[in-house]
Amino acid sequence: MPLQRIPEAQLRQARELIAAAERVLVFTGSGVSAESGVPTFRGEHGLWRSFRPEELATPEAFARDPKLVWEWYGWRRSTLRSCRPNPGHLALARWMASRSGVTLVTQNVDGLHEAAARAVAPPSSARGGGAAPIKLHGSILVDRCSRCAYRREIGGAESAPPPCPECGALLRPDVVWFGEPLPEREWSRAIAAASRAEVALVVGTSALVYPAAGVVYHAAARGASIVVVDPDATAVDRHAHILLRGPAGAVLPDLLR
Ligand code: BV8
Ligand code: ZN
Repeated sequence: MPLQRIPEAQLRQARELIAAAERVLVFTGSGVSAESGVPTFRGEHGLWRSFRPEELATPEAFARDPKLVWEWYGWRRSTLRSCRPNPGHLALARWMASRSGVTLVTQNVDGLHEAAARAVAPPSSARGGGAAPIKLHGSILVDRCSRCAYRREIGGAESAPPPCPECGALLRPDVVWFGEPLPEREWSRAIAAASRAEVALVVGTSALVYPAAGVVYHAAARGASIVVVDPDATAVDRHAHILLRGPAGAVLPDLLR
């Protein structure tokens, strides 16, 4: 579908709304990483295309066949190695480093928001510009023990889940699987940010996965103006004050310049 130009008046209105907001919530899903080559979850090339989520991204699947689940994450990690932050991630990171009052909440586990923050940070600053994103679904770049609190950055390419060096239980990707609760601290920080935000910028999510999608409805219920950036329809479109129908990599640099 040819990318129809977004009317300049809409972009200008969205820019003004965002600039006037003291507190902004940015909520992202896998669509913000699509132009980095990371497959989305439900699109035609979606990750789930070849597998149903219940087959692999669940504790039951891991208990039933830990090697299969581990190999699927191994494949996702290998595809991620060649993925770089796209202009949408970079524009967001630059803009976040240039102002205060922005909280980024992401459903993504790919680490590309953090990579973008490091890429735009001045060489002097020790860590990436702007606060780290609140990751509601964990990180694919970390392994954790399926029993104790042990965690490690992902290691080499083991073909099966290695035993935890502390307690011997199997290691697993440090992501939230279907049927698992979201991390308490991240959830309450995301809801607190959604409660205070005057504007919620929702980028690249079908808003079908709960409770994460509830963050957007919480912001809307507390009076935030919703700006949606997505080339296709999403479940939150009807709450959008402004709908920017286009890809994040093209829209965000224009919107946040
Ligand atoms: C829980 C980590 C209970 C793992 C993920 C029936 C009805 C309602 C809910 C449920 C139900 N059955 C089960 C549930 C609950 C379930 C759920 O919501 N299921 C959905 C599928 C209906 N939720 C859970 O299980 C959650 N836990 O409920 O626990 C509980 C509570 C207490 C105590 C015990 C138990 C846990 C859910 C977390 C699952 N983990 N990821 C991994 O990555 O392997 S979810 C996964 O989906 C990713 O995190 C992803 O981010 C997230 C959301 O998907 P999207 O990001 O929106 O991706 P999608 O492909 O859908 O959309 C992409 C969008 O981008 C599209 O709009 C597209 O147009 C757009 N796009 C494309 N290109 C671009 C673009 N946008 C911009 N630019 C582009 N270029
Ligand atoms: Zn352990």
